[in-house]
Amino acid sequence: MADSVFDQIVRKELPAAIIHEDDDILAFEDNNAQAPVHVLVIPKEKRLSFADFQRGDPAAIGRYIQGIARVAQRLAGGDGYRIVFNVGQHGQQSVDYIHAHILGGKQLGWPPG
Ligand code: DGP
Repeated sequence: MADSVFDQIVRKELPAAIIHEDDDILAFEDNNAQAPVHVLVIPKEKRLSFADFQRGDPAAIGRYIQGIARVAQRLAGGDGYRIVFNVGQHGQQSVDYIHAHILGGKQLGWPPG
């Protein structure tokens, strides 16, 4: 798998504003924030995209999803938030390392573009 900026952030070669880190996940602020809360959550065990979750260890996938929920609730649990996984070209995924966007802190619009 090709290296990405998020591999570099996991290895602490590239600085990031880290919100939460444990054995399974890393959460850090998006550097192109689209909302007052805009945090990315990645699993330390690399996957390219959400599509990869068709396979893999359900327990590890579960720990990742649970980590996303905990970070989201802590940051924006009061009034709600949105979780987004962009996948591939049509989904406008720009970094080839799975990442959940947590967006919140304001009233979000719907539908997305
Ligand atoms: P996506 O389109 O789903 O692949 O979104 C990738 C997001 O990652 C985008 O909102 C900007 C963010 N991003 C890209 N490079 C960096 C980086 O080096 N540091 C941080 N903190 N965020 C980044």
